[in-house]
Amino acid sequence: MDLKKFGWTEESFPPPPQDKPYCAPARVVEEQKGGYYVVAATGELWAEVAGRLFYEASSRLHLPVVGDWVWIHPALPDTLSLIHGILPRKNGLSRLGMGRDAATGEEQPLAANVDTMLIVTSLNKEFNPSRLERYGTLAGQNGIRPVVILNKADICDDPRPYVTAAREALPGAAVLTVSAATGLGMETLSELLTPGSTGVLLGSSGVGKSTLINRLLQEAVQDTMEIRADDHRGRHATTTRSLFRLPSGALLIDSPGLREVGLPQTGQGLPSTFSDIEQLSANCRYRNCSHAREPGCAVQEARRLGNLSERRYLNYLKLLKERAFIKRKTDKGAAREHKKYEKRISRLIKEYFKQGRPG
Ligand SMILES: Nc1nc2c(ncn2[C@@H]2O[C@H](COP(=O)(O)OP(=O)(O)OP(=O)(O)O)[C@@H](O)[C@H]2O)c(=O)[nH]1
Ligand SMILES: [Mg+2]
Ligand SMILES: [Zn+2]
Repeated sequence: MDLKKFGWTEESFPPPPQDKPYCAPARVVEEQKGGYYVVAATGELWAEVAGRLFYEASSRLHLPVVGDWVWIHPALPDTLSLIHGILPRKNGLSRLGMGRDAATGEEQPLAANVDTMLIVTSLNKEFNPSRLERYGTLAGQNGIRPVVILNKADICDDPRPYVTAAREALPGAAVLTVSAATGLGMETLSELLTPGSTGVLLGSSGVGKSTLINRLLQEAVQDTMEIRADDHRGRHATTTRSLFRLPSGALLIDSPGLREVGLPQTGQGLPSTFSDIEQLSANCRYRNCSHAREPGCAVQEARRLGNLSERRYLNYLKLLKERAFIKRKTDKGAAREHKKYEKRISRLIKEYFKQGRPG
């Protein structure tokens, strides 16, 4: 197996760990309970994390995830292959759950070494621009190109308002209207995924991620499941993360639907997705302006003038607030500083929802 076909880009692999010269590189193509399918030069095999790697991992982020390049000790007959280490990651995509995860700050890894995030949404009740902004921010934080996939065009009379809303939510991102059911837009989608690059399909359950994989592979490899008729929600058909090689030579990861996408505490600000707002804030009177009530706030001004939608403005504040919440878990000073600010934002958001969403 030529590992370049699985996305290896450098001239050669780095040398294996000194104390384990017998190790060979492999890519994780599927996570299962208790183990991983990996592809090595010798082919696909089943591997487990070696005890030492497991016990030295201080969090789930230090364990292999789909898309990772790992060092394996290929198995002798009748033994299991062992994963002894993870090669340096280009990026590691993870999310924060909203419940217990948010309280402990523990991140759930989603995929590693990703070039493109296909944010899949369907052209029905499921569509939600604030959710797109959340995914877009996650992509931006990890240096991943976001692409919006508006699926199920076959059941939508007029996708245009959705396209407009998606463009507003993620300025600069490609927005594709497709139908996994009829094949509409599949060529454009294929062209976006360059050979050797790795994409990941993310989105709620039932939006058609696995149906897209099957369509792109021209083969029904992934199980799909009908959505509920009353609220258009899916029923979590996919339960594992798997990487596929498309006929074009691109790699694409299918993943279970996500109900919540909490943003891990990384980097500064909310890049790219909110570049318009971040640019505006350069003109705020105060450098540490929170854009909630300060005088001379350029963001508030744009909102008053109608150049910035109320929904987008409040989602921006909400995401900032969420990130600050995570920071407070580790920083007492920031906790005090944040209390007053948080009160103001909460009131604004409450007022907004009491009035009902405009438009
Ligand atoms: N009309 C229509 N239905 C579609 C389209 N794409 C997917 N579906 C249907 O939507 C339902 C859910 O599709 P899945 O591919 O299982 O969705 P998923 O995003 O993989 O869901 P999870 O694995 O639960 O995260 C299935 O009944 C599909 O047949 C489409 O383009 N048009
Ligand atoms: Mg699925
Ligand atoms: Zn401001």
